[in-house]
Amino acid sequence: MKLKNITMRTQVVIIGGGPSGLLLSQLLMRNNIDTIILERCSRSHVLSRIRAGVIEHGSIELLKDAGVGDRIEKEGIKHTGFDISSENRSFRVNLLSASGKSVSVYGQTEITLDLYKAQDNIGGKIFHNVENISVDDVSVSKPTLMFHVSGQSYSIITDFIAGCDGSMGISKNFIPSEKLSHYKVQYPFGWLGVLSRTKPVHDELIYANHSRGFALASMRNNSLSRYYIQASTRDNISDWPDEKFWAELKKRLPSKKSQELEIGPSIEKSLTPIRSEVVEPMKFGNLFLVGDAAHIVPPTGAKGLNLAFSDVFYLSQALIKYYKGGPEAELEQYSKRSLARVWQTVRFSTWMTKLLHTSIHDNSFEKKIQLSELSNLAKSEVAQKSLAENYVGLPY
Ligand code: FAS
Ligand code: PHB
Repeated sequence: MKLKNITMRTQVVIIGGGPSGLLLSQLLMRNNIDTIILERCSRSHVLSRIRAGVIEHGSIELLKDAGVGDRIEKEGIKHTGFDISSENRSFRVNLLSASGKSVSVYGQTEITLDLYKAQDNIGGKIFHNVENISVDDVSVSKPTLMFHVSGQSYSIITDFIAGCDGSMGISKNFIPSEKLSHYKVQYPFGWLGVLSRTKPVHDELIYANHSRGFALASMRNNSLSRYYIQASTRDNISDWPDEKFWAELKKRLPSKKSQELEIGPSIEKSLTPIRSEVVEPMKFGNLFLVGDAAHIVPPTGAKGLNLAFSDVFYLSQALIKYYKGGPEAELEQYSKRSLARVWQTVRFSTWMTKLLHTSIHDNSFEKKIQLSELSNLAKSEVAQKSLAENYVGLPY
């Protein structure tokens, strides 16, 4: 029996129930703006993802504005610096003395969980397992969006659409291709990541440059470690049993730390290709692109999630002002304002990726330049200040 279409009305439809979409909805609903979130996956699938771990000061302030800052304030681990190692020598970048700010270690998974709970408490309208989203025309004043859930068809007449559907999302496709500019680079390596219930090898992060490849020692808390090694894009996870992963990590970390490394079974293992991508513009008609839907940065600078949150800040501020009777100017400025910070962040993440990774074509000239860049960074307060200002997060 064909089910009758259900029509709804709202002010902002949000495509994507990841951290960007959830935080945007929370900030808008707290300012009496009506939203509906459409998420392709189940809530448990979204919450099973292991991703970012380092959270900028600005992101924490935004979560607090959204009424979702309690747990990260209590459980997030404040880090005032991190180590960089190369050729078995290490130096510490003191973020606090160089920038006046610190960062917090707190898993993106926990942020997403906190946001889902907050949305439940505020009465957020979230559809999961959504299929076949289509839009009539994003440039008309009240776009109509159609979708299905378990065979039931729905239409939503809305003022605005926020595409928060990540790098594999569809919302960028609602912009005519001739209006869209795509900037992208694919690095010749990936990050093999492991999560293990082990004591972190160090009380702060270690970014290790090594002739065998990059490695990163991170954590989620004092009994949950997160490690990455640079791997070939031709590798499969099956090529990396735990024993092989731990042995390779030990070769790349400074030897003193390798001797202290506590190993254990991996509870999650993933291989992420390292790439960068920016889509312009981030606004077309009444459609706004937010977070990974508009840009991907290499995770080296711990920027992906934090950059998504600065987009959420700009868009939520513009929409709140608009619905309070303010000018549309900030809505019109959204793309330009977000892209300015996006490109600054892409620049920093690109620089840090080239500084620390080993090129597979191990061009000896490039290697010499990389080592001299690291040696300059180890000695120069000015160079460390510039790194620190970008790592803790540029002002919004
Ligand atoms: P997300 O991709 O998180 O969320 C998009 C949501 O939209 C998803 O839930 C998806 O299911 C949904 N969606 C997609 N298509 C849809 C459709 N057609 N209809 C409806 N819903 C749809 N960043 C860091 O800072 N540090 C890291 O270490 C790090 N590691 C990462 C590892 C991996 C494997 C990946 C993929 C990313 C990593 N990132 C990291 C970046 C990551 O944290 C993102 O920046 C962050 O998830 C961005 O959040 P969103 O913009 O909400 O996008
Ligand atoms: C992480 O803990 O997942 C992490 C930390 C720092 C990065 C990237 C990832 O630069």
